[in-house]
Amino acid sequence: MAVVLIIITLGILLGLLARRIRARRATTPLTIAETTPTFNVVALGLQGSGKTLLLASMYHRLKSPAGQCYFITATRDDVLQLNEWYLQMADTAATGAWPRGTAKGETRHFTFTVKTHIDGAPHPILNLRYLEYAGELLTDLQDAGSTKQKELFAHIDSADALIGVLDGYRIRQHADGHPEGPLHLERTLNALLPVMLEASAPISFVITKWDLLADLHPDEDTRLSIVRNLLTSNDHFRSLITLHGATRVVRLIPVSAVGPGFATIDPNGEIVKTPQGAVQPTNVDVPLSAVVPGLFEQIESRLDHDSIAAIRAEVDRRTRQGALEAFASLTTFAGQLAGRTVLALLGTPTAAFGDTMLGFFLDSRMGTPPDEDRARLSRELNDAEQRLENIQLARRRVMYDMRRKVDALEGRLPYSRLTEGGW
Ligand SMILES: Nc1nc2c(ncn2[C@@H]2O[C@H](COP(=O)(O)OP(=O)(O)OP(=O)(O)O)[C@@H](O)[C@H]2O)c(=O)[nH]1
Ligand SMILES: [Mg+2]
Repeated sequence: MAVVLIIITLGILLGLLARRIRARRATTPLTIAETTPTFNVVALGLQGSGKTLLLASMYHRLKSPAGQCYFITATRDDVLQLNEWYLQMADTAATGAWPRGTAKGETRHFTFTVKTHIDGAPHPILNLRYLEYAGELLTDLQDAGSTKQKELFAHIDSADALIGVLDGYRIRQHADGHPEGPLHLERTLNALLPVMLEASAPISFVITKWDLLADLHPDEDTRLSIVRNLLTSNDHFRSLITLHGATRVVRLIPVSAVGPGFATIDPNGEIVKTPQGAVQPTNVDVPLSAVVPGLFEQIESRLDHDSIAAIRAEVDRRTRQGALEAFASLTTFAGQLAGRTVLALLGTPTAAFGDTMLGFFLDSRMGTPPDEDRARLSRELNDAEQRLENIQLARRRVMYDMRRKVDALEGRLPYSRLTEGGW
């Protein structure tokens, strides 16, 4: 009689417990913990080669999803700085001055988040850490006691992608037969080659200030071939391209932060803005488009795997935590022995002791429909899977858009492909 009474009491308590478990489950829908990968990108270029203006112009070009399905964001302070550079660059009215060169103490990272819309809401796809530094740190002897150069090279060593910046103005001098031209190219290669030869990260090259080379030849691809011949006539450059080209495509991307007709070279050899010139950046978004899909490809399957593992872990965590809580409650109510006795009497296999299982089991014993929880869990799993699928699709859309830009450039300028990537 006493045993029957205990069973009935425990039955009621277990019923309450089941309701509690169900209520908790209902308030914590299944979520996926996502990882947004971060890639470190370093543009390697000498003092005055055009790194900062390229960065400002690239941000300006990509800050809204105009012309592609993605856009980039940065912290408020970084946005203010990037806008200031851009506006000073574009300003032909006031003094006509360009933003000043980066000082040695101003090394910093700009972290951009590439986002796209999923179901109408912006969603992060990846982060890009872009190093901004003074070009003179690459070439000048370090001041005694300074660690800035060491820090710069540590950043370069940990880069996921390297972009070699070749100064279009100096290439122009080279093409014009000015002795400064070849000398500067030698100086550039002296700085870039040792780093790039050792790098396992993918490399690409940009020619900045492409607008200054406009009258080299009326046909743009011929113009690019002239520059390319000039570069590949250097044995060291050729060997670097052969080395990296064995495994990947190496590109030579002409860019202009300001666009055609905005600036000219005056008789003193200074780059000056033309009055009423309007900024129309050229190809400034292509260098990142050329490096990111390759980097993403390497980690994509791991990301998908991580997301699926995260769903499994979440289901697991919920069922296991539920089981523990349920067991703790059970023993508090009735004492471990009595709890076990009841479960044994009711014929529950203790191995199947999970939140969901216990919930189903108790529900069925209490006469409530056992399918309710199963249906909820399966609904939540479906939702999570659907979301995962949407994220995968969104990522692919972004990568497709980036590749499309590079393909369009290659279609227009076949000489931009320095290697085939397989030899
Ligand atoms: N015509 C033209 N001139 C440019 C362009 N980009 C940069 N310049 C010129 O090159 C100068 C140097 O550009 P920056 O972007 O400051 O160069 P940097 O590589 O950041 O130089 P450091 O900060 O000293 O390492 C500018 O002040 C402009 O005069 C461009 O796309 N076209
Ligand atoms: Mg700079």
